[in-house]
Amino acid sequence: MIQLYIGNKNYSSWSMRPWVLLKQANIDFEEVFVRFDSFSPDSKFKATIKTINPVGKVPVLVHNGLAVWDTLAIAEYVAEQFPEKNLWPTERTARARARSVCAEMHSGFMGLRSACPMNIEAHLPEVGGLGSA
Ligand SMILES: N[C@@H](CCC(=O)N[C@@H](CS)C(=O)NCC(=O)O)C(=O)O
Repeated sequence: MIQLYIGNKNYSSWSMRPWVLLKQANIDFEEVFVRFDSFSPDSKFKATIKTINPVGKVPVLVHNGLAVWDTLAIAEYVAEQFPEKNLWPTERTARARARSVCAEMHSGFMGLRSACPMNIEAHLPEVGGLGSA
């Protein structure tokens, strides 16, 4: 059984990514929620996650005792484990293109990320958001 250690999906787009991938691909997994109290070295979050991932970050996928961290590495691992899901395009040039786009999204857009941190539950009528009632 796959376990996915993640933080708050409302704020952590990193956590959301492999969660969406696994859900979308219909792959069975156990979601293990690790609360963000703080990211300081003496936080409960760090103490918990460092028992799984030496880097001390979520998301982390654990499968048969192997811990895989970093969203792209997790996606690649899942794609290899479940080839029948065709997570990457089968055609070589389309696959290269898809990987380029994912890598760009993964490591780029720093300005956008800083200016627009994720908050799915935000209520922002002043910018046209519907929010929740
Ligand atoms: N490159 C990593 C980034 C993961 C990441 O930054 N996760 C944040 C959660 S939003 C984290 O755990 N931060 C803890 C810290 O920075 O100490 C990935 O793709 O998974």
